[in-house]
Amino acid sequence: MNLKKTAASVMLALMAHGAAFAAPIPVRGIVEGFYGTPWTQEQRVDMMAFCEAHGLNAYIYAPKDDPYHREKWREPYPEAQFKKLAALIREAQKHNVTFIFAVSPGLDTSYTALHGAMDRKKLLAKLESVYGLGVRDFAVFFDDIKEKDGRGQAELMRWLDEHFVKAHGDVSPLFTVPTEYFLPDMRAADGKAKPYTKDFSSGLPKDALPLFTGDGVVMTGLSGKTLDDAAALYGRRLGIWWNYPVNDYMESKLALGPVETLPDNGIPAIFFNPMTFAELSKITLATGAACALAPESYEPQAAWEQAIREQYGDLAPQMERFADQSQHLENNWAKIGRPDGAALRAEMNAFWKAWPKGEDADLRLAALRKKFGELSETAKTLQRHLPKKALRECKPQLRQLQRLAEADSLALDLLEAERAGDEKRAKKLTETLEKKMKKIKEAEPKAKISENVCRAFIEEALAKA
Ligand code: 14T
Repeated sequence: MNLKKTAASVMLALMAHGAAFAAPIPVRGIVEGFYGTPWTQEQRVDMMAFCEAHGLNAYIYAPKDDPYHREKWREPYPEAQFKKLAALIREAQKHNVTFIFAVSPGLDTSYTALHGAMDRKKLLAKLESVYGLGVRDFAVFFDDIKEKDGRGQAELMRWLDEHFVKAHGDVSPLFTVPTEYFLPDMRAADGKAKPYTKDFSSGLPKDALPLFTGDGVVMTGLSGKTLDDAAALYGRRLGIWWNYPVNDYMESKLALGPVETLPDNGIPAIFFNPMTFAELSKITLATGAACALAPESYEPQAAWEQAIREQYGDLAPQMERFADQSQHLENNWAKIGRPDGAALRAEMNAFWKAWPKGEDADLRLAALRKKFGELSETAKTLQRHLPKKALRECKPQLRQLQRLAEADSLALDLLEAERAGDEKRAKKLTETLEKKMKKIKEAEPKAKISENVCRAFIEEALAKA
C-alpha cells in the first residue's frame, strides 16, 4: 500500500496528539469484522474522515453479516451494493485510507479437483471486480469455520498470489486470518505448531501477512513474547486483529474504555475490530490510533480522556463518568477491558470494611451517596443532551445506569435505617429495593453496565440487611 502519501497526515496526527516521534505501527486501522448489523454507508463514510483525522491509514471491509463477504462469497455484488462499495472506496482514497477488501470463502469452498478449480475462478472474479474499482489491497479470511484444511487454504493463497497479485503487478501482498487465529489454538501441548498451523504457515506465500488475535479470541493483554512466539510459528511477523471494542458476543454491554498498552516490538500491522455501534466505538478507536501511532509513549488513561474531550466537548465530564462504568467485557471465553468504575469499587470496599466497626462509616456513606447522586444525574443529563447519533446507541445503558444509581442510593437509606434500628422503614426499603432489582434484572438482557460495582453494591447491601 502507498505509505508515502499518508506520511504527511501521520506527522500532523502525531503533532496533534502531542506524541513523541516513536515509530508508528506502519499499517494501522479498523477491521469491520464483527457479527451483527454491518455499519451503514453513512457510518462508513464518516469513519473514513475519522481515520484520517486520527492517523489511521487502513480499513478492512469484512462485515461477517454482509452475505457477499462470507455466506454468498461466490456471488458478485448486486449493482446497487456495488455502487455503494465504489463510492466508499473513493471516500477512502479521498481521506488517504487504504481500503482493504476482504472475502471469507471458508464456509464451503473446495480446494481440490473440479470444484476447487471452479471456486478459484469465482474467487478471482470477485477480487477482480473490486480491483476494477481501484482497490489494490485484499484479504482472504479463514476464521470461524469448521474445516481446518491448512494445506488447501495455503494452496489457494498461492494460486491467488500467482494469478491475481503477481499477475497484476500493482496489488499488495495478501492479508489473511488463519482458522487457528490465537496463539494457544495454534500450538499443541509440546509447544510445537498443530498440524493445521504447520500446513498453513509453511504453505502461505512468503510475503502474505497473517493476522492473529493474541492469547485468546478476546483477551486482555498482549505480550512481546506472544508476538515473538507467533512469529516463530509463521516464520514472519504477524499483524494483529484486536478484538476491542467489538461486543458482538455481548451486545448489551458497551466497550467504552481505552485500548490497553500493546507491546512495541515490530508489529507490522494492527486492526481494531469495532462495535456495530459506530459512534460509540470512536472513544476506543481514538485511543487505539494514539497507541498505534506512538506505542512507546502511549498512556491509556490520558488518551481516553482526550478522546472523550474531543468527541463530547461540554458533555465530556458526564461521558467520562458513564464510560468509566462500561469498559470491561467478560464471559466464559472472553475477558477484556479495564475494570469498570475502579475508583468507586475501591470506595465501596473501604466502606464495607468500615461499616461494621462504625469508623468513619457516616463519612464514607455520605461520600458514596454523593457518587450515586452524581451518577444518576450523569445518566439523566446524557439522556437529555447527547447528540442523537450517540444517544441512540446507548439509551438502554443510560437508563440502566440511572436505575442502578437510584437503587444504590436506596441501599444506603436501608443501611441507615437498620443502623438506626428503624425496622419498619428498613422492611419497607427492602421491599422497594427488591422491586427495583426486579426491573434492573428485566432490563439486563439488553443493557449491562457496572455489573461489579453499581449492580453488585445493591446485592451486597441486601445481603447485609
Ligand atoms: F478473525 C478473527 F480474528 C476473529 O476475531 N473472528 C471473529 C470476529 O469476527 C468476531 O467479531 C470476534 C469477536 O466476537 O471473534 C471472532 O468470532 C468469534 C470467535 C469465537 F471463538 C465468535 C464467537 C466465538 F465463540
